[in-house]
Parts: sequence; C-alpha cells; structure tokens
Amino acid sequence: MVNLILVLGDQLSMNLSALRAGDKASDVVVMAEVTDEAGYVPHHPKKIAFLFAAMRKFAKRLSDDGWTVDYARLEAGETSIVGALLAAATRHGADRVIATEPGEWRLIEALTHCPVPVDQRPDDRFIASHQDFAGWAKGRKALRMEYFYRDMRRKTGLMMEGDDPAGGQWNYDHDNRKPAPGQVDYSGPMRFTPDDTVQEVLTLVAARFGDNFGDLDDFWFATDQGQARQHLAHWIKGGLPQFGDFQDAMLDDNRFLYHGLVGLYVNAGLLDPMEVCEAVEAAWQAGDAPINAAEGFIRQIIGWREYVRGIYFLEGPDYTQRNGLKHTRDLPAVYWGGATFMRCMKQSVAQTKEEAYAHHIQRLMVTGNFALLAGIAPAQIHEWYLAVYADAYEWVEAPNVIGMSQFADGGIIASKPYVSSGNYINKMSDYCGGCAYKVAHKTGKQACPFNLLYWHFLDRHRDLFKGNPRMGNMYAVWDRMDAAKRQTIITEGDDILARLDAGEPV
Ligand code: FAD
Ligand code: DLZ
Ligand code: SF4
Repeated sequence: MVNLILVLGDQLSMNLSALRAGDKASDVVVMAEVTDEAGYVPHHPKKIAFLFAAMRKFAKRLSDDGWTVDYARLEAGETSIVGALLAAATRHGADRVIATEPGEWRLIEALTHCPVPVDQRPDDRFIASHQDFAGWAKGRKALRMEYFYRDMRRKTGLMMEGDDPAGGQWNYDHDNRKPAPGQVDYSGPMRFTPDDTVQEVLTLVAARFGDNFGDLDDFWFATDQGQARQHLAHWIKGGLPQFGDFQDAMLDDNRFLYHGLVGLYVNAGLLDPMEVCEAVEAAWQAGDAPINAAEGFIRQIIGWREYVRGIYFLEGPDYTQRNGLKHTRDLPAVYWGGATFMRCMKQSVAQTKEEAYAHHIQRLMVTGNFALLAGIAPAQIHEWYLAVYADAYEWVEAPNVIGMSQFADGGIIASKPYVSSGNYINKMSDYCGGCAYKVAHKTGKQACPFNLLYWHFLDRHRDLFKGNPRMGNMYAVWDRMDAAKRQTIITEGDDILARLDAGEPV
C-alpha cells in the first residue's frame, strides 16, 4: 500500500512527524505550490519567494535522502493542497495520506474533509502539545505567559540549575529595554546571494505576484537549513550579546538592530526551536552573552512562541473573527504605503515593504498601536499582518494581532490594551526628530496623532476599561485635565479619524 506523506511549506524539517511515520521504500512525499496557499492573503512577494525556494530545496534534500517526492510547481496549476493530494493519490494509487497537523484551522478543516483519508499527526516540533497547553490552562483565571514560561523552562531544562532558574531569577527584563543606542556595532543578519533555485523562483514570483504589496529586489534570506544555521551562528556571535539591552529600541537608519531574524526560519522549519535555544544557552555558558540577553531570547522562543500557539488552538477557529472593542474602521492606505506625515508609521511600513520584516516593537507599538487607537476592524489588520511579514502564519500571527495588539479577544492575552501616546515612541526611537508632527504637542495642528488618539481611545472605551486596576492612573490623569483641553483633544482626534475615513493622509 502506498501512503502519501504531505509536507507543507512551513513544515520543512527532516524530523517532521509525518516523515517519521512514513516508509521511504514505499511512500511518496507530496509537496505543492498552490494558488490557494499563495493567495489566501496577498502575501509579500519576498515571503512567497522564500517559501517556494525553501520548499524546492527541501524537496531536493528529501529525494537525495532516498524519498520519492512528487513536487507540484506553481506552473502545474494545482489550486489547493487537497486538490494536489487527490491528483497525487490517483497518480500513485495511494489511498491514505499521512500529514503533520497544519498551523491553521482552515487547512486542518480542509484535510479533515479530504476524500482520501488524512491521518493528521501532532506537530511535535513544538515543546508544548495541545494537551500540555490545555492542561496548563485548565482552571486558571488568567492565562499569563510568565507562569507558562516557567513550566517550559522546567520541561526543557534550559538555563536551569536543578529546580531553580539560572542566576536565581526567572526573568531579567529589568536589565532590558534600553532606549535606542547611539550606534549599533552589529552588521545585521547574514545575507545570501540568490543561487539558481532562488533566481528561478524570483522570476516566477515577479511574474505571478509582482503586484502584491512588497519589494522583491535585494532578496537575501537563507533558503535551506545550512544557510539558516550559518545565519544563526553569525547572529549569536554579533547580535545576541546586546539583544536584550536594545530589543525594544527603534532606529531610523537601522532596521534590524540586534534582532535575531530567526522567526522566519524557525516557523518554516529550517531551524528547530530547541537547537536555537541550546545555541543561545551555550553562548551564555561560554561567557559570550550576558544572562539578560540569553534568558530574554529563550523566553521569547519557549515562552511567547509556544504560548501564543497554545492560545490559538485553545480558543478555536473563530478567534480571528473576535472584535471585543467593536472596531469597524477600514484599514487606511498608509498600511499599503499610502502617504503619511507620521515618521514612525512611514518608516515601519516602508521597511515592511522592503524587507517583509519589522521587529516586535515596530509591530506592537507603531503599526499595532495606531490601528488600535484608530479603531481599525481587527479582521482587516489581522489580514495585513498575515500578508506582509515573512514569518507570518495564522497560529502565531493571529494571537499576536487579535489578542496582544488589538485587545480584540477581550483580554485573554493582554491584561490591558497596548496603547501609548507618542512619548513611548519618542523614548525608544529617533523617529520623532524627523517627523512633521511634534511629539511634545498635545493639541494643535502639529500635535502628534498618537497623543490625540491615545486619549480619544481611552475616552470612548471608558465603560470597558474604567474598572481595570492597571488603567486607573490613566483615567485619573484624563479626569484631572482641564475640560476645555479634553474637548479639544476629542475634537482634534475626531478630525484625524475623519481624515483617515476620507482617505486623506494623516
Ligand atoms: P527576535 O526579536 O530576534 O526574537 C526572537 C524570537 O522569539 C522570534 O524570532 C520569535 O520566534 C520569538 N518570539 C518573540 N516574540 C514572540 C511573540 N510575541 N510571539 C511568537 N514568537 C515570538 N511573530 C511571528 O513569528 N510571526 C508573526 O506573524 C508575528 N506577528 C506579530 C504581530 C504583532 C502585532 C506583534 C506585536 C508581534 C508579532 N510577532 C510575530 C512576534 C514578534 O514580533 C516576531 O516574532 C519578531 O518580531 C520576529 O523577529 P525576530 O525573528 O528578529 O525576533
Ligand atoms: C504561506 C504559504 C504559501 C505562500 N504557499 C504555500 C504553498 O504553495 N504550498 C504550501 O504547502 N504551503 C504554502 N504556504 C504555507 C501554508 O500556508 C501553511 O502551511 C499554512 O498556513 C499552515 O501554517
Ligand atoms: Fe510618530 Fe508622533 Fe513621533 Fe511623529 S511625533 S514620529 S507621529 S510618535
């Protein structure tokens, strides 16, 4: 009997559970570039090129390893994963598919209803299984990441001294989050010159997806495990030591600062999360990285990354439709590169367009903060994030956007909305100096829109947030403000929102 072994574009790992369950001698691996996956959102062309190139190289690696691989290139015209499986089942006389559970409800459903039975195995590249997470969450009033993270430290043994955390503390964040440094002494992520496989894919993507938002030129991503490992080693040496200190900083002329840019590789399967964490732990043990950097990074991988996946699967398929704050405004053109006078938005969007990358604070406190303050419909901003970042898949993107950034899940992930005035951006970046607005102006023609919309947001959601103990201070400040000033802020905030609605630049 022939089984088909399905390998999806973000499952490019030799130890994938589906591959482990298959038999090289008789089974056939199916991989397919299909229009449905390439088109469920208008993915950034660099993201599509990265995945197609990495898929083609992975297929070659599997076949060098002795597997029979049935690979459908986009030109073959397959529209869906299920369609590709049915065609391959006919070609190979297969009556069963072995898959690793996809990272998205949409595809899980599609495989569940596939006419050829699909055995969906757990994706055990993650540290916490669905059962582990559900067990941890059961009976808890609040699902706070920090406690989950401690369990993951105990489970993996990473940075542990017996039962205790290395150095005596679980979390060294008080040593992190310094404002933007004067200069950055790390050359940034390792860049790879496109080889023949990548070139061929770039030509295809330019022809088929060239109209999507995002630049394809200057493609430099790693596209196989060997390159991704070189990139990791390069970052651990040059970037990790100061990663913690400056992880929240933003600089006009440096897009990557000390960030790892490992997300796109780990999420596609080119790097294993434990391999990344063990390499970081080893650098700390060797004295090549301080404890705050190593612990901060490991927390993001075994803490945040695992936690958001747990929430996505715990909460179910309707999670992306949640809209706890009833926000309905359409996503303004600035997110697609439309004109804006706001330097921080312009920089974050321009960098996203060029690199298919922005770091966490740009995503959370610039583009995410603005969408939340402006009351953008969460489903629309969710689709934007899913489309524009090379590391975006629904299991990881949706909890970050719907939950952490837009508070649309009613506070499952965040205990209060991540909103701030321009002050925070000014403290953490050098954007404000070059902006048409004045961050110090609270009202008036040149007032920073974040300053106006911050109070506008708090005022219009007062009923919901007034009882939140973490927000009492904000309301106390607002209430102490002179009534006329409060009215000016609301009127000027209304004006900004009206300009957004009219499609005018803000
Ligand atoms: P580094 O700054 O070097 O961090 C290390 C790694 O930790 C990341 O590569 C990632 O694997 C992990 N990590 C850190 N924070 C998170 C987090 N909150 N959730 C999950 N993993 C985390 N991450 C994605 O992988 N895909 C997404 O689509 C995505 N969308 C996001 C949307 C919003 C609104 C926000 C606020 C965050 C989002 N994140 C997403 C989390 C985080 O911003 C990115 O993982 C990070 O910016 C990727 O850059 P990096 O690889 O240089 O990370
Ligand atoms: C993101 C993506 C894209 C752009 N194209 C493909 C594809 O053609 N074939 C494929 O197998 N996977 C692709 N992917 C990744 C899937 O969308 C991803 O596996 C699901 O969203 C589940 O995480
Ligand atoms: Fe952004 Fe306001 Fe600073 Fe301009 S002044 S860069 S809009 S925070």
